[in-house]
Amino acid sequence: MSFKRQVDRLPIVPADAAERHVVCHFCIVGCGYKAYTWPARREGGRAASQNKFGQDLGVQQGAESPAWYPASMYNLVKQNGQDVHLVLKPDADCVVNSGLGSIRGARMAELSYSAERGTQRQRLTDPLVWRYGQLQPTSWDDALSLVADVTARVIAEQGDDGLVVSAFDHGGAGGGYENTWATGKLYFGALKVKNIRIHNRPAYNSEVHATRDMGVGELNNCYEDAELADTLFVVGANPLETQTNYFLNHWIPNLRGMTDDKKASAFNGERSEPSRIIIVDPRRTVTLSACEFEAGPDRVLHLAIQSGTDLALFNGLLTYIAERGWIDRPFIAASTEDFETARAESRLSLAETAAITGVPEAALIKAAAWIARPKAGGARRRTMFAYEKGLIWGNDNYRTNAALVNLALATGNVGRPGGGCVRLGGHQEGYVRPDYPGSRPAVYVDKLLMEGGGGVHHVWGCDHYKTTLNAMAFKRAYKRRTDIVKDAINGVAYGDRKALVDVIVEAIHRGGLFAVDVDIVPSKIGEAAHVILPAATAGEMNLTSMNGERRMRLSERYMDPPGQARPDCLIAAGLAQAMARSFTALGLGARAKAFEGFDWASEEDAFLDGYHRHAKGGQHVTYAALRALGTNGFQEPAVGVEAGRIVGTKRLYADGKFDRPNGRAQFLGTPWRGLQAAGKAEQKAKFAYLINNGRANHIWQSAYLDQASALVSDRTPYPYVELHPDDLAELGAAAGDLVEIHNDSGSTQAMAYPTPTARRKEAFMVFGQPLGVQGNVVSGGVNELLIPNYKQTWADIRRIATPGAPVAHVSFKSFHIPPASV
Ligand SMILES: Nc1nc2c(c(=O)[nH]1)N[C@H]1C(S)=C(S)[C@@H](COP(=O)(O)OP(=O)(O)OC[C@H]3O[C@@H](n4cnc5c(=O)[nH]c(N)nc54)[C@H](O)[C@@H]3O)O[C@H]1N2
Ligand SMILES: Nc1nc2c(c(=O)[nH]1)N[C@H]1C(S)=C(S)[C@@H](COP(=O)(O)OP(=O)(O)OC[C@H]3O[C@@H](n4cnc5c(=O)[nH]c(N)nc54)[C@H](O)[C@@H]3O)O[C@H]1N2
Ligand code: SF4
Ligand SMILES: [Mo]
Repeated sequence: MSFKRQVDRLPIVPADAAERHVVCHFCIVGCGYKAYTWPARREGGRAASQNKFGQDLGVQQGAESPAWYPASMYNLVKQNGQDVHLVLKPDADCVVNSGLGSIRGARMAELSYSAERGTQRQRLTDPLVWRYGQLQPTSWDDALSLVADVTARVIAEQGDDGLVVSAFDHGGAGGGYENTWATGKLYFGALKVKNIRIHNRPAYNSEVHATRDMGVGELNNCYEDAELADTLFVVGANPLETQTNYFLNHWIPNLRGMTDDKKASAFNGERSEPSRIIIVDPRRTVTLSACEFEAGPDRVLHLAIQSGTDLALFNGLLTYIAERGWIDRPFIAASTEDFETARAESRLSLAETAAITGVPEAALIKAAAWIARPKAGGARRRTMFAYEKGLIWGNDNYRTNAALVNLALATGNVGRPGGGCVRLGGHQEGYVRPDYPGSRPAVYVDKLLMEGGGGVHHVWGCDHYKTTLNAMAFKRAYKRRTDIVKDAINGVAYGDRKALVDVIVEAIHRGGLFAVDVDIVPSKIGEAAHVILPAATAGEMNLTSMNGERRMRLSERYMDPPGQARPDCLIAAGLAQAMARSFTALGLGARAKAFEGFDWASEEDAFLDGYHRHAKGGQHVTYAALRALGTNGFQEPAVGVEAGRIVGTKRLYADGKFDRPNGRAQFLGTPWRGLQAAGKAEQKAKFAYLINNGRANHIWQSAYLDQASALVSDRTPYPYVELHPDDLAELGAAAGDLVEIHNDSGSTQAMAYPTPTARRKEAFMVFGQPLGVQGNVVSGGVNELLIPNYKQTWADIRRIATPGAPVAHVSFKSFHIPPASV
């Protein structure tokens, strides 16, 4: 292994090292960490008084000693211009992770920018503009005024619809309340931009419109509920790999029987049974293997449905459960409406359900009993319903989401301890913005761009070239349009701003598109941009977000951003001010006035203007109040302050009142209608392989940091595709061979990973990777509210090459524990 060859010793954290509260900026779980920093020229000592841990390091430490850290948690960074040592360690006192790290979060330090140690030298340090035929470094003033001049001209000609925006709407890095507010205030306050999309889908909408329409917000329980549940019903999620420490610190203890005391005290001696878990996924995941290992196969049920048939499964379960009388009649009567209508519209017999889903009737009956059969003594079974991208990016998003919420409501499991019907989540959340000025359904922005709409595109922390649907077609159209503008710019001297803007605007009239990309590293879509703006990210700014149980914390700044990079919120503020000047110069003083109110000096100013003034309960929340709560924070919404501490909300809907005008949750009828998105059924009929896709434990998202990480590129130099060994044999391919995946939408490549647990003709490819974009073969088909259907994709596969050095050392051992036998 090549990584960390350069590290032979690490400094001891001195007793006087500065200590800051940090929340991991990667996934939804939001694990607590501590950042220790101290001047680079010294370190602590072995005596207990000389080190931060207060331990005598002269003696051998125990196996799980907290007085230790690995190389991945260390770096040498700048703080206020000075070199400092940085150690980023999981916080044992954080109730989310209790000291656990994950293969992603435990590498935050080594994934930080260090000019001294050479980590993440790919980071953008200066604004870049296209001049003299390439991207060249420049000043903030120059870059922002160019963006503003072109944007204002296009808006003056076409109105606000001439500006197209792509923007993050999440928490953690590349998001958070400060940055979503700033971009929201710019595009929905100062401007009224309708042609805007979110980082992970081609329109401005919700991933989970249905549950919200039903009055059930999607993050309604708390992590303790996973410890209290009798049964965990998990749909289209792989939490060992994607919500790692939530799974390890809260689910596994329940499956091991370690939370029985907690249950007894929470439920007044109500009988609890050994906990069980049901996982709905066409694929055998490592989560499933881990649950079987921990709980024994008798308490784990895998419903290996046919891809995209979740809706039928939920309808069948609801029908059976209602027939048996295992529903919560008092709750349905007091807190909901339209149960009987929805039940009738969604009726599906066990035989029909088995035929559609491929799950045998006996397994359906077992699942129904595990979900809802009253426990010995008659108490209602407590079931937690959890879902993520296998459902959200799955067939018929709206109805499928509704069908699951129907099941949770009918069994009385929303707002109750040990229950919940929740997204497991992706990133942390951090959304506060003025309302979107468009309608529902919103604009299909990718399509608009591909068809020549809009003249300027602002991109904030998303890389559609790697992560959008129909990515190959998108890239071809986008490159063609942005090249028209590049060629035009190449024909004038850059210093003549008037001539420059004139040729850009003229190129836009000819179908060109002017593209601005705000990112932290050079991205794939950034290759098309005319202006690139370097952002500071988490750790380099103060940032607030909430996790999957609405736990809000302040993650404190512990290091300087690289070069001239700035927090996104301050970039948006600078852009707003530049827009005011550009409109004034165009003689549009009235428009210029709309850009007032961006005179923030820091991210805290953006927070006070945004979350503090506009979020529910935000008036109780300040940086100082959050700092006092450390990595445990409080659970949103804030309801008051007691003894100087913010009081939050542990669980939503505990009073049986839901988010609808009459306070009642709404059941929805959800009849099964097959593969819903246009062209999917035809694609399935035409191509041999299901190209299921999603995530891997060690890779974060589109690998924007991992692509420069030796650990990840060593393990997976190319994106991999899991295939059954017999399929590989049929393709004439060996482990590690590059295969081409191709269909009518496009083509891509991946490294074959033999996977004995895979079903025949059902491949699984890691999504969004720089050296193989799975989205190239995902069609443009969406649901009626423009939710993409990434997961249901079919294509053919052929072997194209045997790679050399980068793959020769790669292990193709099974990811499962214990390893699946070949
Ligand atoms: N086929 C397929 N496609 C999918 C999915 C799938 O399951 N299958 N999943 C979808 C989902 S759920 C998601 S979330 C998306 C992800 O899609 P994207 O959001 O496009 O991808 P990311 O890799 O998360 O990050 C995008 C960019 O943000 C930049 N960035 C990171 N931190 C910061 C910051 O602090 N400021 C700024 N300005 N930029 C920053 C990164 O460098 C990166 O270039 O992909 C979606 N696409
Ligand atoms: N390690 C790691 N963790 C992450 C991320 C990451 O990039 N890496 N990204 C974060 C983000 S932004 C997100 S959105 C989350 C996503 O978290 P998850 O949703 O847990 O992850 P995915 O791998 O996209 O998809 C989950 C499962 O859906 C299954 N699936 C596919 N088709 C179907 C179907 O028809 N029905 C059902 N029931 N299941 C199906 C897949 O087999 C897969 O196991 O992860 C977050 N956590
Ligand atoms: S589980 Fe998620 S939040 Fe926790 S350390 Fe890992 S990536 Fe970070
Ligand atoms: Mo996501």
